[in-house]
Order: sequence, then C-alpha cells, then structure tokens
Amino acid sequence: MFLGVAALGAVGVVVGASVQNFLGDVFGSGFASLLPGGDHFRIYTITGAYPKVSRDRYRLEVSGLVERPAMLTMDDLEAMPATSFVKTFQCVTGWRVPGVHWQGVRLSEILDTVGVKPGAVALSFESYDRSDSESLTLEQARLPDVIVAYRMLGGPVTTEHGGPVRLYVAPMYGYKSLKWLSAIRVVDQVVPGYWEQNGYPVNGWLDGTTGSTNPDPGLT
Ligand SMILES: Nc1nc2c(c(=O)[nH]1)N[C@H]1C(S)=C(S)[C@@H](COP(=O)(O)O)O[C@H]1N2
Ligand SMILES: [Mo]
Repeated sequence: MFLGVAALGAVGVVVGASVQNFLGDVFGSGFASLLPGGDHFRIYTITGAYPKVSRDRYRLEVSGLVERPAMLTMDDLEAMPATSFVKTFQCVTGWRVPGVHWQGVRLSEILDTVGVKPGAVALSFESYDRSDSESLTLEQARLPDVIVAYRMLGGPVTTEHGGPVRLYVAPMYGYKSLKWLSAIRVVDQVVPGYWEQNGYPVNGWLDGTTGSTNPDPGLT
C-alpha cells in the first residue's frame, strides 16, 4: 500500500497505523520488547518507504540564521561531545517503550558549533523521506535531553528507526522525533511540521511532565 502525502489526512494516519503495527511486529524492536511488561516500537513512515542513506554518504545540513553553515558527516557528529541516557519513548497514540537507551549529540552542542545569529527563534527539521518535517523553539531545542541521535537500543540507529541519524526529543511525544534527519534550519518563526498540520500540538509535551525534560517516570 502506498499513500501519497497529499492523501494522508487524519484518516490516512489511522489506516497507516495498522500497517505500521504489522511492520513493527516483523522488524521487532530490540531489547526493550523483551523486558517484562515492556511494549515495543511500531515502525512509522508516512511515505511507506524507508530512505536508505549509508553512513559514508550521510550529511546533516545546518543552515539559516547561523554564523557558520555546516554539512556534518557521521565522523563530525561522532567527534562532538556525546550524551547518552535511558528514557521512555511514548507515541501520542498510546504505545510506549520504557528503558530505551539513546546516544547522540545535544542539539545545543550543534547550535553552539554553528553559532546562532540574533533574530533566530526556532528550528525547522527536514527528513530524507522528503515528507516529514518538524519544529522546535530555540529554547526547547536547548533542553539537555533533546539530541541528534546516532545510537538507539544499544546499536547504530537502524534504517527503520530513522538511521543513520534521527532526532530524539525526549520531553515530547514521539512524533517530534523526526527520522532520517537531513537538515536543520535556524529560522525566525515556528513553522508547524507534518504531524502538527495533521492535528497534533506544536508543543508536544508528554503528559505528566512540566514542559522541561523527560524524567522517565515510567509514565504509568
Ligand atoms: N520521517 C519520519 N519520522 C517520524 C515518523 C514518520 O512517519 N516519518 N513518525 C513519528 C512518530 S508519530 C513516532 S511515534 C516515531 C516512531 O518512531 P519509530 O518508527 O522508530 O518507532 O517516529 C516519529 N518520526
Ligand atoms: Mo507517534
């Protein structure tokens, strides 16, 4: 089944979910699914495809209101200070996966590397799938558990999970964690992304959090 982006309204998201649950069952989700009571990831893709970008060819473009626009390679990202933590991943539709290990570079680290110009207010994110998009305010982007992730579930981020590099916005619902991250643009206003245009809140704070970080409370 393939649904074009234009065809994917709110109904498309629901129809897609059953396919995605099936794909999640096929691909499995790694260690988290083996934990007692642990749920497992559903693999989501709004295009029906999984963009394949090799480690060698991967580039993360950082542009817009920055002093030093950059095309970051995997080596560049891995040379930057790494951060890692264990958090509960939660989709707004109700499924969640506790105890997920993540590793990557803080978005704040990348912003400091390129230098944010005055007048910058928000970030826009683009995907190699050419369809998904996301946004964060600068303030949200600088939270310590908002990262550009290259490891997940104890290994490199797999293609179906958005590898080689995806966003992980720990304090917010899963739709903010854009997969197959291709570009970060520093901009002067918040531009709502794909899921927001389909009805999800622009500020996707997890229930029970104060709008700061994900304390990994278990989210019972
Ligand atoms: N490019 C892209 N990123 C995406 C999505 C998507 O469909 N395409 N789905 C989002 C949603 S709604 C969720 S819950 C998570 C799911 O991550 P997973 O596919 O690794 O389980 O990815 C988010 N990032
Ligand atoms: Mo989601």
